[in-house]
Amino acid sequence: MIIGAGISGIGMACALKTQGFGDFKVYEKATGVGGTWHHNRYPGLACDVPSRFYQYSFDLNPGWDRLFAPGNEIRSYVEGVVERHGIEPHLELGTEITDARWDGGRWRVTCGDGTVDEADVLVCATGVLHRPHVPDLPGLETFAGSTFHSSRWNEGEELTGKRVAVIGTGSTGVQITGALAGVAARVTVFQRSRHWVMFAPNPRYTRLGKGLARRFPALGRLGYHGYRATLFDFLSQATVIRGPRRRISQAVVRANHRLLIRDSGLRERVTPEYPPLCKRLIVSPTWFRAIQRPDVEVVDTGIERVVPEGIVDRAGRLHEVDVIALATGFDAQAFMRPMSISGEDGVTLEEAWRNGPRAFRTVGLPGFPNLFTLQGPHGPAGNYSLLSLAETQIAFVMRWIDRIRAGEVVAVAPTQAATDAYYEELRAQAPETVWSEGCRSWYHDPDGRVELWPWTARHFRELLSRPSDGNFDITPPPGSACG
Ligand code: N01
Repeated sequence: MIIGAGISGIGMACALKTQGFGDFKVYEKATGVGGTWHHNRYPGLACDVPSRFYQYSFDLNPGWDRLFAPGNEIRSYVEGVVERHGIEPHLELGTEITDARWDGGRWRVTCGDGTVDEADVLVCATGVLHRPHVPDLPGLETFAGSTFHSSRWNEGEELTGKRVAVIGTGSTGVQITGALAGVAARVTVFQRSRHWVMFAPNPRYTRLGKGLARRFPALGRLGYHGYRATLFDFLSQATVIRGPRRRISQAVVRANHRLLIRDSGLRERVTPEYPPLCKRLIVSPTWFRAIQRPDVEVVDTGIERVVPEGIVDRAGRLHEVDVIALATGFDAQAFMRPMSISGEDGVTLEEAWRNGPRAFRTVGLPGFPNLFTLQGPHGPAGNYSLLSLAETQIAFVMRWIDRIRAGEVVAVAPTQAATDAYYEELRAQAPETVWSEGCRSWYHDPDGRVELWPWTARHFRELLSRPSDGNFDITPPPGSACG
């Protein structure tokens, strides 16, 4: 059973289908597939990983329209994958799982309507950034216009000619600002802390380019593996290894801020004091032009309070607006919550995670047999394709599922000792990473500790491709020699 029909859950479903499993379900609380790409509908939504790399390696799309795909194109692609791989009959959409417990031999899950289902293996593909963070701004409830979080965008709200406040300057806020500049009457961007942004144009693929990709599938494979082996593995190395790759990447990003913001006062107000890549590097084709327009203003004095007419900044100035868009991010520690999950001896996830989310190499939890996590805690999510990471994790999970199907294993979970040793290494490595260079973001826990995989993405692929039985508590079938 899979929980979540986002990009990871659908990838898992395709792997099961390809390997001949017919008896599985994908539970999804939303009414459609795509996860992030289903929920997020804000103007300017696009992926900051090139479309040729942000796709499943087993279903390469030759027809991507742009270098960076907009959200609706990715959503249609995922829907197409579901159709092409015959996943529809396995989907249970609009069904939230509220409780999952290991009964000693199987997982018993309870849906929101009280229905109970069972499974030998539970794959939690519940995503990373799914619980919106709504800031506790004084007076927000008194605002006379509309307010919504970026991931719950009010698509019925016409913004042309309106005065819009965008709170937050992460990837989302930057995309919304770029899309609304020149459409809204005025965009006021409230920046709490500064972010590095890298300009990247987003050209359309030509008809010739798409035609060639259709005719020669090898070109699609070349594009996928080319991006991974060059740009993304390079960036991954730059983030975790001190050295020339990091210095070069940081110098390029700094130079782009210097070159693209003409006004030195504005440049100073939006250019961070911490080094590039420390927070997620934002990629945008529109931000620099947008913030230099006369009808866009970046307010960096902080928010004092919200009043019915708009937002009062800390300098006491009232910014009158019609709409407030909260691009304020997510609770990155939520993972499988609010589902309640109990493993062996009734130990709950909350108890197991009292010191924060932990999973052995992102994919399994000690004491939770036959439960696997996709995009689990401490993944290499920093400026990488989550689709590619999901495929690595899916291959790992499939190896165990195959062994369970073959009757070689009844239940499996990482050992506590292997998980503790892994976390000791992970914590020791974190200071080497760029995320330790003096910033705070969703890449950190509330105490400021780095919450990402501190090694390269390539190392992640290597480790997950050869799991060692010694790191796992394996229950063999009854009567087997080692049982
Ligand atoms: O969220 P964020 P996001 N008052 O947490 C500010 C992926 N993604 O939705 O920097 C005022 O990055 C907060 O300020 P600060 C991508 O992985 C990808 O933008 O903490 N401001 C920050 O500016 C990304 O990293 C794509 O000081 C407040 C912003 O809100 C991840 O999703 C597109 C505040 C939150 O930024 C999350 O991005 C979109 C408050 N009380 C998202 N609280 C692409 O593929 C928070 N903020 C391009």
